Amino acid sequence: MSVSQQQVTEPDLDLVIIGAGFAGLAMLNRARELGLRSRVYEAGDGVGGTWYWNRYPGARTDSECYYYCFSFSEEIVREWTWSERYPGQPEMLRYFDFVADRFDLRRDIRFGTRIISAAFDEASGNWEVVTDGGERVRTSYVVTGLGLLSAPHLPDFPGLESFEGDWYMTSRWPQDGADLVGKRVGIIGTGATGVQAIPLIAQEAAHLTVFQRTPNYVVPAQNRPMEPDEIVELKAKHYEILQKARDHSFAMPFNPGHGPASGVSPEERQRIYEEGWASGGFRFLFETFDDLLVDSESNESAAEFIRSKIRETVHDPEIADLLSPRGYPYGGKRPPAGHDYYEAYNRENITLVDVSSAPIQEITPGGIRAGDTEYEFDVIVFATGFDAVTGALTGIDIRGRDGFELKRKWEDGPRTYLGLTAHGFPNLFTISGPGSPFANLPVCIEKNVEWIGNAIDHARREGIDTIEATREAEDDWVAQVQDVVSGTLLTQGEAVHSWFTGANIPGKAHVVNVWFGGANNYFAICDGVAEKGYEGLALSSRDRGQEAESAAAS
Ligand code: N01
Repeated sequence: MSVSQQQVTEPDLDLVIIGAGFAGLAMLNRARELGLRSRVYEAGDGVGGTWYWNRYPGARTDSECYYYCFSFSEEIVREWTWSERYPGQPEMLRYFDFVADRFDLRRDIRFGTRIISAAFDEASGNWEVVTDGGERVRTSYVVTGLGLLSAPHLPDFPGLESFEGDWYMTSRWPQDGADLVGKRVGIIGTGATGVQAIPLIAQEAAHLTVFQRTPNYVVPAQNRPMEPDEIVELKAKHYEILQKARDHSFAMPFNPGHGPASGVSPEERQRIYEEGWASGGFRFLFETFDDLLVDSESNESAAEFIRSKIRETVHDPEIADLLSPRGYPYGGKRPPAGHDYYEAYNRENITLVDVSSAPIQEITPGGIRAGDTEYEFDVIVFATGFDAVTGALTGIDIRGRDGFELKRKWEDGPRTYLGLTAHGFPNLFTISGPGSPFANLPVCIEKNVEWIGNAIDHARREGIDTIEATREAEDDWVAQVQDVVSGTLLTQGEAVHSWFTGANIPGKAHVVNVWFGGANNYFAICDGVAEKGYEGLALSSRDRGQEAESAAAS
């Protein structure tokens, strides 16, 4: 190779990371430990990812603070103290700022810079990454930390451009907030976001009208301030708690439930549900009975308990009935955690409109027309969700070998190996990519970061230039992702527009796009793959002029 050729092919960086949320920051820290020349590109002007963008009223975690956090550094665990059981978005952002400053991460992050394309160059074995500012960077590896739920979905309602008031998407809420005081506000969407926003917006607005298509099973989060003694104890036990989370199917450090719901008397069942309700949030799902996601009758007993709570809380029986989910299992959509959600419907200034029977037809200059009725608003809020799991990735023009587009590869549904890599896209790793677990994400993310860091480190030590999923391993993983869900109730009720299956996005392939085979099992599978010399991955060395595929892959 001539010197000039070498200059052309030499990468500028070892690693480009896309996104500065949980995934991007943890990956940058790990990359530095490995001595990789790395840079993060982040579209926002600050760190935080999801927590940077989602500033809507009421935004807060649905998982408890002490396991919804970084664990990669003991210093962070020791030095950061949470104020609430479920921290609000401003506290989450302060946490991200603290971590970024504590590890001096910002110097390797380009803020306000969106990656628009990434193309694998067969000749050099490098990726060329292009930013919206026109910067071109050549890098050996690309790791995406884009988030499962980061590409906003705004349904194609006709007439939006004619609306004379203000409108906002919850996931792109203005940095300085939105003035809702004394306004007539309409909100579309009652998923986890709408459920958090509705009670808070109702407190500010003159009147709030909620457009609900599918009611959700909302269990109160039971938020409260953290107690000083409990903080000391949780910090001391952090790594024990982390291990418990890693051993749990949804990566939460929860105790098992009380066996099958049918295994106890009706009175005992009621007592356990009351206990779960008082514990709050996801604990109701995971610490009451162990078969709620696999047994229809058990699931229905939990669903009916929640409906009884709705009837108890909401004064108007007709509204209570409209808010009561039916026709799909509890857990068939990701269950939101509530903060006085059902209580909000007892306010004088809130109206619930059922748009399952009378769908939204259009946005008019004055408001929203649903069925034959027009509702007038000063402000419309869209809490209409995300093009989940794949949307942020296919939003970038990613091309692998032979210029093949990732978007085309995933036309009929995403295809990955372990959610981490895709055949035809060497040296590209996707943290929390399609086919990886949907569970408590910081724990899953840090396991992905550990695995990717080790894989890159292994490759560099062994003189391996490209790591790429084999077609066979990918086929097998894609099949497993679909198989493991078949024994559960998680995607039942096809009428439900769940993002789990892409069914919330018109025209998107309807396939399960996350791993529901247990986060704990997934971690064990990934560890096993690494232990077996990266089974299912082709490891190739260009210098040796040969395909040094791992023996296990062949
Ligand atoms: O989005 P969603 P989200 N006409 O897709 C409705 C995570 N999250 O942003 O159910 C009328 O759940 C749609 O109706 P339907 C969490 O994982 C986490 O709320 O399709 N309505 C639904 O009500 C969550 O699962 C946290 O019938 C329309 C809503 O819009 C995920 O993000 C907080 C419509 C969309 O609900 C997504 O939650 C918030 C139409 N044409 C979110 N189109 C925390 O952990 C859509 N809808 C703190």
